[in-house]
Amino acid sequence: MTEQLFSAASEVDRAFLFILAFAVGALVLVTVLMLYFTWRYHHTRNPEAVEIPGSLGLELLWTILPTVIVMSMFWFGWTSFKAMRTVPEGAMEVAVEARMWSWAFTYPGGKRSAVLVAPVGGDVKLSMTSRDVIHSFYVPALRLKMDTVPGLTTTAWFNASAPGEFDILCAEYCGLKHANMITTLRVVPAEEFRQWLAGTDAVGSRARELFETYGCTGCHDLAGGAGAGPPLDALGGRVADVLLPDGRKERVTVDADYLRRALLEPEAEIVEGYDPMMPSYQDQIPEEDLEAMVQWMLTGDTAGPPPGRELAEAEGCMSCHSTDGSYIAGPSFRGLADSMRSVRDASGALREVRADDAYLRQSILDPGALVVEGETPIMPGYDSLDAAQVDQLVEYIRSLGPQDGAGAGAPQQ
Ligand code: HEC
Ligand code: HEC
Ligand SMILES: [Cu+2]
Repeated sequence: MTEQLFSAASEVDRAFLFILAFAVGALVLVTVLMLYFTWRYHHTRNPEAVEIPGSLGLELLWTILPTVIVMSMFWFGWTSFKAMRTVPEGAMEVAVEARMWSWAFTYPGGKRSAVLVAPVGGDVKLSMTSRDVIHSFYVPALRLKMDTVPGLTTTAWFNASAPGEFDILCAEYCGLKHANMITTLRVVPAEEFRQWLAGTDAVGSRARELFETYGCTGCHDLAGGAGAGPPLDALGGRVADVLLPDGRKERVTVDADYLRRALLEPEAEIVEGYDPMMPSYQDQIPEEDLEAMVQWMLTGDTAGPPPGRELAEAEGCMSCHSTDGSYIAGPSFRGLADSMRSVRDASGALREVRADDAYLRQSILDPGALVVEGETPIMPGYDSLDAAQVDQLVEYIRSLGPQDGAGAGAPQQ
C-alpha cells in the first residue's frame, strides 16, 4: 500500500485488510469445499441420494458465524468511518471548490490557492462543493475520498503527520480532461505554513528553485554577488550598458522583454564587462517557468507573479487555456487579445469580432453568449468574480500578446 500520513487512515487500512482477509478466506474455503464435494458425492461413490431433514447445529452455525463476521466488518468500518468523520474542535477550515478540471482552495482570511498547503500536525477541515458536475476529492496518501456535489457542502478532515508533496486526484469521471484534474497536497512545517498564509513567504522561492534547476546559479548570484555573469536580483528598471553584435554600445532599461531576450538570445546584447559565454535557453524553458523567472528578476522576492496570473491559476482557467499557444480544452490565451475571432451568437449566426477588452470581459462572465466557432461551450460562467478581478484577468490575457500575430491556438481534436 502507498505511504500513509494520516493517523485516522491507519484504521481505514485495518478495515480494508480485515475485510480482504475474510474475503480471501471465504474464497479459499468455498473453492476447496466445492472440489471436495464434487469428488466425495460423485454418483459413483454415492449412488443413492439421501434426504437430510434438517440440522439445528449446522443452521445455527451458518447463521451465527456470518452474522459475527459481518458485524465485525461493520465495527471496523464504523470506527474508522467515525474517526474520519469527527472533525476535531479548532480545525482550520479550508473551502474546496471543484470545477472542470481544477481544484481551488480558499483559506481563512480569503487566500486562494490551486494547491492545498497544510501544516504538519495541524487539523484541517475541508468544506467541499462543486461548481458544475459531481467530482470526487481523493488523496490516496490520506486514504481520503469525498464526493463534491454542486449545491451541497460535504466535509472531511485530516491531520498530516509528515512534510512532503502528495497527489490530489478526482475520482469521479467528469468529462474530457478528467485525468488532468490533479493537484498537490503540500505539507510544510507549521512556521512555513504561517508565512505562506500571511503571504510573507518568499514568493520567489519557486523562482529561486528554477534558477537552480536550469543551472543559472552556476554563473549568477541571486543576492548581488559576483559571478561569471551579473547578479540577477532586482534588475527591474535598472539601466544596463550592452554591446550589440555589430560592436555598437547601447544603454537599455531592463524590462521583461529585455530579460526574455537575455535568456533566449543572449548574444543579441552582451552586458559590458562580461564574456559572451551565456548559453541560449531557446526552447528549453517552458513559458510558465520563463515567466516566473523574469518576474523574479524584475522584482525579487517581494512581489508575486502578476495578480491576473495568480487569479487565473486559482480559478482554474489554466486547466483549459494554455499561455503558450498550445491547445488544452479551449483557445490559448497567447495572442488572443485583439485578434479576430469567429464566433456564434445565441441564435447560431456566425460572425467575426475583435477580441477587445469588452469581448474578453464578456467571454469570462458569460461565455455562452458568443461561442468560438469549432469549440464546445463547456466553459463555466465566472459571474462570481468582481469587476476588478475580471479586469485583472483581461489585463493578464492582454500581457500575453498578440506578439507574433499568429492568434490563439485553434482546436486540434
Ligand atoms: C555559463 C554561465 C551562465 C549560465 C549557465 C547562465 N548565464 Fe546568464 N549570463 C552569463 C554571462 C557571462 C552574462 C553577461 C554577458 C551577457 O550579457 O551575455 C549573462 C547575462 C545574463 C542576463 C543579463 C543580465 C543583465 O544584467 O543585463 C540575464 C538576465 C541572465 N544572464 C539570466 C540567466 C538565467 C535566467 C540563466 C539560467 C536559465 C542564466 N543566465 C544562465 C552567464 C551565464
Ligand atoms: C472547462 C474549461 C474552461 C475553463 C475552466 C475556462 N475556460 Fe475559457 N473557454 C473554454 C472554451 C472551450 C472556450 C471556447 C468556447 C467559448 O467561447 O465559450 C473558452 C473561451 C474563453 C475566452 C474567449 C476565447 C476566444 O478565443 O475568443 C476567454 C477570454 C476565456 N475563455 C477566458 C477564461 C478565463 C479567464 C477563465 C478562468 C477564469 C476560463 N476561461 C476558464 C474553456 C474553459
Ligand atoms: Cu472531476
